[in-house]
Amino acid sequence: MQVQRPAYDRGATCIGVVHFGPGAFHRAHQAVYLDELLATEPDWAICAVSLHSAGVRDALQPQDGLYTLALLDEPPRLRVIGAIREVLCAPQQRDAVMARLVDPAVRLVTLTITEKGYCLSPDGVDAAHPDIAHDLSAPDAPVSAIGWLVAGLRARRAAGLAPYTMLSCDNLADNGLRLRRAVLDFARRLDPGLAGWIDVEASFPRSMVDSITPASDDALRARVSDELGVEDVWPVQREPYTQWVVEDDFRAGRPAFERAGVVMSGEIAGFDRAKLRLLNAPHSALAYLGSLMGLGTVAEAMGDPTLAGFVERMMRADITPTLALPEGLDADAYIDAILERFRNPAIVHRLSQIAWDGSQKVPVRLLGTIADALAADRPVDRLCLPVAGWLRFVVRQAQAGEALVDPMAEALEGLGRDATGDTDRDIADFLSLDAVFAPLASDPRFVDALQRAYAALGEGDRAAVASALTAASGPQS
Ligand code: CS2
Repeated sequence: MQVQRPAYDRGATCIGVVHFGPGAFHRAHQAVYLDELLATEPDWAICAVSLHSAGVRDALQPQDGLYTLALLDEPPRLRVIGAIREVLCAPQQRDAVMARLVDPAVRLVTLTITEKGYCLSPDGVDAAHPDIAHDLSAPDAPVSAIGWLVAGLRARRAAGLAPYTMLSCDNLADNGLRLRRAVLDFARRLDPGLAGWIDVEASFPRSMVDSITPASDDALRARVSDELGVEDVWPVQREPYTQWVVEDDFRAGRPAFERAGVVMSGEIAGFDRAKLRLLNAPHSALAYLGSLMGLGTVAEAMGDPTLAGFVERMMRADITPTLALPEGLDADAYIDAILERFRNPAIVHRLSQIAWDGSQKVPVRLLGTIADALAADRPVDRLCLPVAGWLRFVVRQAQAGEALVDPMAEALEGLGRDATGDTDRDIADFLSLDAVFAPLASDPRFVDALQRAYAALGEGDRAAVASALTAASGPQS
């Protein structure tokens, strides 16, 4: 097999980007775009920084930052990515991280830290979050991403340097705006002068990222070692399709992203909502409802006609009307393409991976759509089924003693263990989770629809879920 290797002299590149959160998604997506550019734009290599574990550094450093990307085509294609020139683990290498953040050559800081990594409140940062509280009292020894960003900005200001641009690459609507508010809120609590400087001088472009990236597994490692003839400790894999739409607002300069296929846009809000609502929300629906039905992967879930039919109906009839689509984006064609990607038999994308962090994902992916539908007086019965599916999933895991992967796991597992099957009581208990359900929880139309959906799912077994999905696939009241 032909293995594509970096088409540039890595030694001639220099670090211009600090990236927080070098998980599989970053390495399969953003780093690949920059890898495309380094031949002509050598100043934008990456220093990848893990905020918690040393796993990525310990895997990649001995490989000089190189790793393999498998593109899951028929047949799969391998590509060695060279864009990461340095890998650091923040808790163990504080000085090195800070040195990069104050390096004038670094003009861009990017993030894939997942929804929970931002520690957001509705209009700023959650000051009660333990990591944020820690960083506000010890701003020189940050542990959170927001704390690190502000520590770096403070040091740059003191050194007379311009701020770096901060680019969120996570699945949040208005991700740049939310990041901006969080950084400003945090900075204001430390030093209003610093906040004013950031407000005027720094930019926080919004972006939409898209490429399905299943977790690395042993099959991937074995395939890569066979083909390369050397062991890659941590290869990554993704579907061939990839998209990156970025708002063109880089006060500190940027690489010529468009040369690598990035769409530089002013209409980012249309793109990010369309993607979150038409790809991520259906993904979560498949994850919770499919898991309850005993299915294991996205492709298997798409092979179940009842579940796949329900999800498609929800996408076309309920989600699409809530979207203001950017020019040139045709909803039906976009939906067709997404369903085709979900059906890709070359991808083993576990529903359990998508089910993680429901407390962070459900609000962004589903509850905003429900709020918009209610505001337009549209029915929300179908949209409430995946939300109820999540609650049933929580109950099932908790009562089976299976741990949830979720920053709110403790609260959710407690509610799940205490659930009695009494719909009104269970729903009232779950709706008391303000961080997830406010302000929708006070809308009786939502509460009624959620109760109906939860009741329709019965015990959450395969037969009950299938009959609820069949009933919901027809016209709604
Ligand atoms: C998925 C996403 O794990 C999940 O929650 O919905 O990671 C999804 O695969 C990507 O956003 C696709 O771009």
